[in-house]
Amino acid sequence: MESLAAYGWTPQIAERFAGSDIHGSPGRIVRVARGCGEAVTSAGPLRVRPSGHHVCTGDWVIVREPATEGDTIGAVCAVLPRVGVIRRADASGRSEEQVLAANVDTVVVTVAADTALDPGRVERLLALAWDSGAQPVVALTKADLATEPVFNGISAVAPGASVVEVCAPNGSGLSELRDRIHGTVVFVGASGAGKSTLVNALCGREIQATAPVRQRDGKGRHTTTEREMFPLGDGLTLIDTPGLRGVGMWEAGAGIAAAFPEVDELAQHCRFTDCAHESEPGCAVRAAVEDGDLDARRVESHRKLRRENAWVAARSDARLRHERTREAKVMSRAIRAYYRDR
Ligand SMILES: Nc1nc2c(ncn2[C@@H]2O[C@H](COP(=O)(O)OP(=O)(O)O)[C@@H](O)[C@H]2O)c(=O)[nH]1
Ligand SMILES: [Mg+2]
Ligand SMILES: [Zn+2]
Repeated sequence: MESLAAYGWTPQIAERFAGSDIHGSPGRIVRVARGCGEAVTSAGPLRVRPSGHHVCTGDWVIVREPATEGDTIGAVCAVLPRVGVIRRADASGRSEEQVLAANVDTVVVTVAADTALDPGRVERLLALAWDSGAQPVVALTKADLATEPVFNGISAVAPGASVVEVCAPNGSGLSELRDRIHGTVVFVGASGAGKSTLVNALCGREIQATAPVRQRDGKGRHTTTEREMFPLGDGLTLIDTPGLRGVGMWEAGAGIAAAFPEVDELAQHCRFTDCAHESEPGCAVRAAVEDGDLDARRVESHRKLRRENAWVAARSDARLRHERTREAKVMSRAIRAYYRDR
C-alpha cells in the first residue's frame, strides 16, 4: 500500500474497503480526463474506464487490471460511498449535480487580495465548502499586490473559517496555511486567484502551470484544465481545480446555514419556522437588521442562496417527475403493443 499511502490511504480507509466483497484492487482516482480515469493502486498508476460508474477526482475505487494481454486500460468495479463531497449544480443548467472532488478533508477557498472583494462569491464558495462537511480555510493570495486591506472584509464574510494571508513569491503565510490544512485538500476559487501557484508553493516545485492574469480585465486564463491530485507527504494530498465560473447551489441547505451562522442563529427566533425574512410578522432577522445588529448585505446574500437552493431542488424534482411520466408512457405503449401483437 506504499504508493497509496501518499494518496491518503489510512487504516480507516482500509476498513471501508474491507467491508466490500467486490473482487479487485483498491485505488484512488487522481484525475479524470475525457471520460477516462487515472487511478493509483498499490502497484502504481493505472488508467481505468469508468465502466458505467460516475467517478471523480478523489474517489476511492475498486479496480480490475486490464483483462486481456496488450490492453493497458483497467476497469472500475465499484466506487466507495463518498465522504466530503464538493458539488455544485451543473453549469449547463440541466438540473444535475456535478461532483468536483470526493473524499475531501479541507477546502481552501482561494481569493486574490489585489482585486476588489466580491463578498457574495466568497460566501457562495464557503456554502459549498461547509456543505461538503470538510473544513473550509480561506487563503487570501497576492498579499504583496494588495492596494487596500481586504483582510477584515474577508473575515466578516467567512465566520468560522480561518483566513490566512499568503504571498507565494516570498513564501510568507505558507507555513500558517500548512498548519490549517489536513488530509485531502481541494483548492477552489476564480481563475487567476492563485490556486496553482499555491499548490506549487506548498509542493516546493512547479507541478502545475500558472498563467498571468490579463491586464485588461483582471480575468485569469484557464490554465488548469483538470482536477488533479498531488501527494505532498505527511498524508496531505492537494487537488488543484480549474477556475469555477458558476457555482450553483445543489442541496446545500446545511452548507448555507453554516456559512451564515449569525443569520441562522437569529432565524431560530422567527415566529415561522419557514420564515423567508421578507415581510413575515415576528421576523427576528429583519428586526436585528433594523436594530443595526445584523449586516443587511449578509441577510440578502443568505436569502439569495437559500432561494436559489430551493429553486434548483424544485426544478430537479420537476425533471424527475417528467422522466417518470415519460417512462410510464413508454411502458404503457409497450404493454399496448404487446397485447395488440398477440
Ligand atoms: N505577486 C503575486 N502574484 C501571484 C501570487 N499568487 C499567484 N500570482 C500570480 O497570479 C497569476 C495567476 O495564478 P495561477 O496560480 O495561475 O491562478 P489559478 O488560475 O487560480 O490557478 C500568475 O501570474 C501568478 O504568478 C502572489 O502571491 N503574488
Ligand atoms: Mg490554475
Ligand atoms: Zn425571519
